[in-house]
Amino acid sequence: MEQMTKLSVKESWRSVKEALQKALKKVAWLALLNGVLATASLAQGASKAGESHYNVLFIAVDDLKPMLGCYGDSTVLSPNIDRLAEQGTAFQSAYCQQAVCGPSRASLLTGWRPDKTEVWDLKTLIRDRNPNVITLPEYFKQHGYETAAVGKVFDPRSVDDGHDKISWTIPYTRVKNNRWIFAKKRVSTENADAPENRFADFNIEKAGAHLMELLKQKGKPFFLAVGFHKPHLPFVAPKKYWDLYRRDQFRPWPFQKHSKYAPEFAFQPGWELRHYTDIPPKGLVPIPKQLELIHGYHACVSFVDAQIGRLLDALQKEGLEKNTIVILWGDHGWHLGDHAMWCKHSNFEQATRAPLIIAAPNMPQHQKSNALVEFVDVFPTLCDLAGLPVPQNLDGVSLVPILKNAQKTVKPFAVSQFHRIAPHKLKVEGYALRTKRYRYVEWLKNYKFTHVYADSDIVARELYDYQTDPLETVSVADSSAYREVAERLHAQLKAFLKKQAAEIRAMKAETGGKRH
Ligand SMILES: [Ca+2]
Repeated sequence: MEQMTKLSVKESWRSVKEALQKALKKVAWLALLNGVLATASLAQGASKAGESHYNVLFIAVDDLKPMLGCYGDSTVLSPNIDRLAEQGTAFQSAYCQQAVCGPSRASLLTGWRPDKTEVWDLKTLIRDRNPNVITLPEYFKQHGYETAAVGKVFDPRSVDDGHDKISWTIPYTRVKNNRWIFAKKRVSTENADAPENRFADFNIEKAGAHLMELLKQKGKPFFLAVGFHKPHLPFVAPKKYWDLYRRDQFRPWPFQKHSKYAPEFAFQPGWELRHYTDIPPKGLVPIPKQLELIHGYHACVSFVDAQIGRLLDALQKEGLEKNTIVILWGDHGWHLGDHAMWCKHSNFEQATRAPLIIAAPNMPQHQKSNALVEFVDVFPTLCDLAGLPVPQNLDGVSLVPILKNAQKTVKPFAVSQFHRIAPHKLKVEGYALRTKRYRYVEWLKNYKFTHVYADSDIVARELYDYQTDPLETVSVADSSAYREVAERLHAQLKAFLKKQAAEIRAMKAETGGKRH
């Protein structure tokens, strides 16, 4: 009976929505309608009163690759992130949708792939392209949550005023990000013998713990986002974290060439790193500098891990760990010298694979999952865990089945993308399809995400077999031994892109084609 009532309410709202959508084509009217529907679903949420809504502690770590103890790395010291992983599930095969801050974060925080957000760069504003978008924290806000943030959550270049004011019920907390402590020149690393409170991430943790206390007092469920800056370049960390390691513990990446038979434009020259005064403008980074960078990355990971430890301690101290979902993610991976590459900005494994850890109340602990998952899955997963309705227009799926049982899978592949300029100034978009064993990449010319896919748009292809070639040394896309595999993956990617284009065309039609 109760279910019938719920269904009929849902249906009547659906019919109201459909009728209104037919009548109202203008963007402004649709924005109003979205507001009405949000209020309606809030009322529905409220009707479930008595059900406890878990809090969410949402921890973002800039440029953190899965180089962590809980991901099998035996050199790095990350005891606090490992402790969090022990309390839940560490997703070993999680992939971001585009390996650079702005697009990756815009995608995760809207639940839409980059072709839907249209944020492919570091200057497009999410809400310029999508006036009706509802971000993940905004959605929680609409469902009665207090929402608060400190540090780097959205990429500041993708949102208004650096933080997306509309997403937060409590004014965003700014913490100054001083990039160097003593260094006068723009250097890539700094071993700084200074107290931790001179470093931005220390103060971000402190502000995060303070917000947690404040939110607890408010007595409502909360969504608290805390975004740390390290291990993003420059690798600046207190001396004590550099001292956790010896330089001679580290080895340069074993394969520092471009993969055989891959197109040259698939690689990048390490633009971001080259801006630093201690790095040669081109060519191979000298081995001693490589080891210094690797050492610096480790020091920054251990430093940020210590801050995360204090934040988790604060959660425990406030007695909130029993009813709080904790999620930790790095916004993309990082090339630490593989393929002679540094930083991110590629479609390769080291740039696209990133850490994702979720610890939720009443879920199994000590889990590691090898299931392929994507960052677009975060939005529906958090809704599902918090007991909120999962919005219909998201690109991902809930990972709750995996959180309940690490042997489960929810999708056959993960997709990442990145653009390049091919020879003759040809703009190409590369789509990488990662399956359990392979990575298949197609570089498409003239490809607009709303256009009909054509085989003739393929400029180049790559295929890596991780079973035989974990370092991606040879692309076997044109090898006769892999013809069937390449054809199968091509068909999967083509079907994916055709479906995505159709969905985006329908979305544009719904907003009267006035999204731009
Ligand atoms: Ca980043």
